Amino acid sequence: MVKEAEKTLGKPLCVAGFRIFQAALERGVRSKVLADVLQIIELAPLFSPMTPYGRKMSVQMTSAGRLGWYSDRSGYRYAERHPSGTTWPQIPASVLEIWQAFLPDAPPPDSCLVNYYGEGARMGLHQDRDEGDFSFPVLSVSLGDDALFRMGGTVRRGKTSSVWLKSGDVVVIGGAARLAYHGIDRIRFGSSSLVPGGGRINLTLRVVR
Ligand SMILES: O=C(O)CCC(=O)C(=O)O
Ligand SMILES: [Mn+2]
Repeated sequence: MVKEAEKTLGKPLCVAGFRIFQAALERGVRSKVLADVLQIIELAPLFSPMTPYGRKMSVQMTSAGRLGWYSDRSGYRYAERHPSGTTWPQIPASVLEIWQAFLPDAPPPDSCLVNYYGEGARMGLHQDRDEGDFSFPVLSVSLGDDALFRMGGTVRRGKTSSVWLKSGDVVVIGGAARLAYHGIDRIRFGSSSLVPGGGRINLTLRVVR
């Protein structure tokens, strides 16, 4: 499934406290996770959230799990239901397996955010801080097109470093980096053939409580 723990977990690229496990997911796992994500999207279609400032986000989203991340004029938060009124689909076993492989000591995630980046989509520099508990890392999985991931510290205007995330990369955002600023500057649309029609899918798994 996920490459042998010691091998994979032994050699992350560490940037500003972000631990980047490059090519952590084998091809078969990437395809299985993608198929499971496409099923989530069928049950809980992608939507473009509005920021509290009234701007439509360029990334399309949906979620799986007990809670889904949501945003509109009233602010960023977790919601128990998709905008259509249905509960969120379950987090697939293929995705929970990745969580368990990387974070064996953490409780199961409450939420799996599915981010879809089409051509031109990006995500501005932000902190993940809508959770009620910051003691566990956030786990991020990249599938499809390459994305330029920018990482900083806990101060908005601090120094940042960037790394291209590729399909199958896993990032553990914990410890000092748990509340660090990060974002996606751009993707290389069409750089991978994994996602039908192109684009990038990111899964962001979090303990919310
Ligand atoms: O797409 C990514 O790699 C990052 C996503 C992210 O930071 C988020 O959804 O909070
Ligand atoms: Mn984030």
